[in-house]
Amino acid sequence: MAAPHTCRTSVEIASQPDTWRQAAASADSLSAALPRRGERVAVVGCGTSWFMALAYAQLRETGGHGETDAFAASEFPTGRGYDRVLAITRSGTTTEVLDLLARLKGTVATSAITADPATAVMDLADTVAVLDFADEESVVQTRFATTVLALLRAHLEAEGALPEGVRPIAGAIEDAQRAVDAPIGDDLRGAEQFTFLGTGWSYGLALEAGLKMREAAGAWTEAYPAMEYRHGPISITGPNRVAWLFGTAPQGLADDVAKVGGVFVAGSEAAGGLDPLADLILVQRLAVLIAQDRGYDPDRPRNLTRSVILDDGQA
Ligand code: F1P
Repeated sequence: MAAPHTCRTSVEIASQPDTWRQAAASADSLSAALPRRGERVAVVGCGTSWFMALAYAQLRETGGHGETDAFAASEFPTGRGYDRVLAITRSGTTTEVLDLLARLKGTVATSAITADPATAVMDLADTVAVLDFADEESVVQTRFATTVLALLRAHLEAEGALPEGVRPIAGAIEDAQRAVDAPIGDDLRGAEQFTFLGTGWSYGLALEAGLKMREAAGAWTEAYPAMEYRHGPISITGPNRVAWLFGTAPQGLADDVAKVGGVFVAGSEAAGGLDPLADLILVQRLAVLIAQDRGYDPDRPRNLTRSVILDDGQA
């Protein structure tokens, strides 16, 4: 039986199979706001939304849908030629995202994906996909972020191609339920440090996993492309420290982690083999548990607000 929810964040985490299902079912009706096959696209966002942008950019380009870059909204390289700029913003109020969309208005097609249709992003982007059913009370993003990726995956699938090895969204939704229900070991809960690793699109997920654990639990986390792990980051791993891999592990990596005494976790092997997006749910749940173990309230993360709204002169 699933554990009872102890905070709003865990209720939202557990709802992901449903919100992914709803997003997949909306892919067709929301397609006007989503990149078309062949377009050269830049995807932008801040924080979690930036990491979802990174994951999607890899999925889209390796799936053969067109060149796709991802940038933190504040780092968008003006002057590049794109057919479309897609902004991801749960709140619809993040200053750097809105400023960029205002600057780009009339120069390139712009789209946005948001949770809140009562915000400025609705006017600043040319077309908007609203995922209000995935909005969150929680400051820390969980289900909105993954639901955006579920929507974008379903859209790529409907347009004809997913990269090799990426499962259809229906399989990911099944895995999401398994990730919601899977037990989480005490060795993970008590670990001192976490290094998250990914390849291709799952590198964006690794970055998000690291951010989630920092935001919700104040945990010491790092994130790298999996093949970069041996180029320095492995020096941090040791007993009671975790190296967590999203997707397929590079050959020999598990042995390398074992050699330095670390704990190796491969979501693709956990709970019978999880889709990397569902593996992220395990990390979200772990972040809540660690936060509570440390006496933090996951619903009220330290130093964070739902959205960063800067004063004139700060941006
Ligand atoms: C993006 C974001 C969050 C972060 C923090 C501030 O918001 O950077 O990812 O956790 O709470 O806002 P949004 O543009 O997606 O609303």
